[in-house]
Amino acid sequence: MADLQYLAAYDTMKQTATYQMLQAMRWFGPNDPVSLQDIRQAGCTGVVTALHQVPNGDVWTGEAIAERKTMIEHGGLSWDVVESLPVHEAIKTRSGKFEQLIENYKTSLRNLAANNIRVVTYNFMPVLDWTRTDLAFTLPDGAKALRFEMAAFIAFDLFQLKRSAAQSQYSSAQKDSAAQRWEHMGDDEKQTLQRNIIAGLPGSKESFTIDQFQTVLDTYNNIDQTKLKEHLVLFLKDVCPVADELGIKLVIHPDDPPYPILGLPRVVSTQSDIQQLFDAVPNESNNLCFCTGSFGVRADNDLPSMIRAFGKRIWFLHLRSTRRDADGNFYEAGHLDGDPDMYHVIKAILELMQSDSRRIVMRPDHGHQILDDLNKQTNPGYSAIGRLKGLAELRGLEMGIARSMDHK
Ligand code: CS2
Ligand code: MN
Repeated sequence: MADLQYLAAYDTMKQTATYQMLQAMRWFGPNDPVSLQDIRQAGCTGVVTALHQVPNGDVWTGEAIAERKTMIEHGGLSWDVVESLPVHEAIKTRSGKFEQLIENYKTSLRNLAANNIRVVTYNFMPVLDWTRTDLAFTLPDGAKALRFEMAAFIAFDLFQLKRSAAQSQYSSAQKDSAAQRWEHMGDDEKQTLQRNIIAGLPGSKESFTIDQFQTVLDTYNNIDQTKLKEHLVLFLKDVCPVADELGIKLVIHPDDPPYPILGLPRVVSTQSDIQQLFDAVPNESNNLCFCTGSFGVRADNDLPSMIRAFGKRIWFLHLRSTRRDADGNFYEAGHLDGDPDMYHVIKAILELMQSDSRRIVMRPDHGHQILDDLNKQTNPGYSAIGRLKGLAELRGLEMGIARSMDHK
């Protein structure tokens, strides 16, 4: 669609000479309670989406991609980024039909490129995509936020899942507080906790019962961090040459939360994990989805300096903030209101775009459930109004910094 940026109500490019982010929102397809029109009214020019109806591992056909793309363009938006083209568990564990699945992955990439879609998100988290214990944590003003509470999570592991290795993986202080937490939890809360952790959050492909879950966890018994890193590198060595040729940027999403859970290895949590990945596979197609929400949960991740370090490799931005404590608990705060310093984050992004003369697609990653959305059935983290609020704050901050850069 021609001149899309002029359709947006809030295209700040018109007001400054500085390259600014392209604003997008995640859209879960025709069944998403948030419509394309809602997203357009929020001031976005594009969406980030996936063919959620295609089973994990199957090829995305050119026809299905084209059909979805047309639908988006009829809504006055562009399909900027794929989130996600999921990597099948068999590829992560290099078992079963993983070779065929990698071939399917390449075919999907070819079909995406044929439709001119060239930024593709994926993650390499074992078993679960993002994980939270609480999807409706009530803040003092009545807004609901997503939260990861360590004691509840450990209680799930010890008393619901009853994973045999768990006992030796936690400190006695952690086990004590988990036991206390469990004792005071009602049956409903226990059920909700289990559902939140293993029944699949929006956009994730996996959903399990307790028994299935244990079976899948066991597939990682002989895969430690070194091994999983190896598997990621092997996958990329296979896929990146094809993506290079197609002009595709594969962007890996960091682990969420960015530390090991349930004894599973983690490979994309820190600056050094990512540096190792780029050193091992220097291909142009090997890139990063910079998620401030995921990285920001670790106090040792310095976000602005990571943006400077990975510069050219950053092709997609997830912007949100969390508040954390030393025990690994965190909740999703307002987009400018968490631990990461969003002023310095946005400034580093603007400097990067300026020096590379390009605009990077961003989306507000999650938002609070507020106002009318409190009475609606929404995808946890993906209600309209909370994301709109976050987006509005972020673009205001961006414009302020951009204009002061113009006047330097
Ligand atoms: C997303 C992830 O909702 C979210 O937190 O950031 O689900 C993300 O889409 C995937 O991990 C990327 O593959
Ligand atoms: Mn994210």
